[in-house]
Amino acid sequence: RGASITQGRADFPTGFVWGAATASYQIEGAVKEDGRQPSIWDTFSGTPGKVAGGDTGDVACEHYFHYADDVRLMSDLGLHAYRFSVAWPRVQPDGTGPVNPRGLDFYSRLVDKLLEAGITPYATLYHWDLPQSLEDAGGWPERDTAHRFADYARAVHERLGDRVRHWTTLNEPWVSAFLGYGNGVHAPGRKDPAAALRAAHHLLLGHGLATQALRAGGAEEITLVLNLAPVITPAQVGDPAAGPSPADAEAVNRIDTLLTRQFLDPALRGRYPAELLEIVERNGGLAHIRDGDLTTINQPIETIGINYYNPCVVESGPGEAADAAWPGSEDVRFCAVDAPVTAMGWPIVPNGLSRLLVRLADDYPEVGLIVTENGAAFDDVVEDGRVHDTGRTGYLDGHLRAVHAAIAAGADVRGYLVWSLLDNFEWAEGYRRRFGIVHVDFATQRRLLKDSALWYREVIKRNGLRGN
Ligand code: PNW
Repeated sequence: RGASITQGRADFPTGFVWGAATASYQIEGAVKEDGRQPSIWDTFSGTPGKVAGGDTGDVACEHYFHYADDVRLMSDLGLHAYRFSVAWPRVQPDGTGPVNPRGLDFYSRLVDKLLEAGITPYATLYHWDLPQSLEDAGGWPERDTAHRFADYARAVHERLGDRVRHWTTLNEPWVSAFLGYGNGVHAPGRKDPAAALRAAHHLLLGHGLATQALRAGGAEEITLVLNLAPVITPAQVGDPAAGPSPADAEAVNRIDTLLTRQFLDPALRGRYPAELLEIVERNGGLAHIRDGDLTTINQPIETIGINYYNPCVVESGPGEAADAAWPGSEDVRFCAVDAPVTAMGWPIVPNGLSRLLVRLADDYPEVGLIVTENGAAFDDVVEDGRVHDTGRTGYLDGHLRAVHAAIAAGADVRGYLVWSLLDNFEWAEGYRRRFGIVHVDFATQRRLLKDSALWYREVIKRNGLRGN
């Protein structure tokens, strides 16, 4: 299926942005430093049985202390851009009220170091670390959280907006809502489909309100980052030209509505798909969607950020167990895929990324696209000071060829950010899943460039892939 089959040379457009991404709770550690208070992820990871191995983000990569060395690594790799997230509980430890200047100081120092190194900062305001006090007040299922988020966004922009031009409001609101409040696999671990649907709406409202605040402050590029995937049937995995059978088309459409259109239609068109509203009506009702909300949510933005790992493969038929992450999808079956997998068990299907990018370019031509995450976990081993992570290099090579194909087909893809710069705290999987192109020895905090990082440096240098 091509993950490791190198083909012809692939040159990327001039000005294409090459970079890497991380997120605050996954790398920073220093959870009690400079006035930070707990987030929902501190509480969740501190609860036995929630995270593999009982791992927490207490120490992680200690990036809070090693950020200057980490920027040197980025510089050594030749990155153009670095996508990081700001920890709300550092900036407003209780989620509301006066800002904590020492928390903002950290990001200010980081941004200065990046700019000194000629690396463009891409700041994400929310990558899942909600202040615990806001969860205690009801969390994202409560409307007030959206307003608290906009206040926080304004405060961060006031401090960093003179130097940061690229802003993302939310990372993957689907995951926040449906894994956090739906199936409970992520913090805060609630299992209530109606609460998850309310959370999704309030996340979108928070996106709209924060976008207004960022725009008023003069932000140049505003991005909404989503976890996206082409939703396809098993037959389409190997044969992109195949269409779903009429029986499966309904299942495909349902999952695409929940994953993609639930977010992009309100954000870019100011309306919810009718089918989504039916699901909400049957799961708690529509009362939380108020007049004017869709106008607030529908703010002009420059780009959609795409986090892609694998396709979503479904067919019609009773699901083995109704999955609380997909309300209203009791008649959908999620299918195993006949393809090699990563250490996460996620199938490697690079053509899914071209398919996704071309579809987004067709359906939402008014925005630019940027791949804000793509990468893979493998069971890396250090041998004589090297990590020969050929699986990861093959994954990245295959997916970059898919991005190139989408650009050739006319999609306006402006950049590509590898997930992740560093091995880090992989949420419910803890530290056992390594996504970095840089290896981290968590006992010593030593960083080591994996072979994939050395390969990526060459890709950036030549602005493309060589053929064989
Ligand atoms: C994304 N799912 O998470 C996140 O943005 C990253 O923080 C994370 O480390 C990366 O992908 C790798 O997992 C996801 O189960 C986690 O559908 C889980 C899912 C999707 C995205």
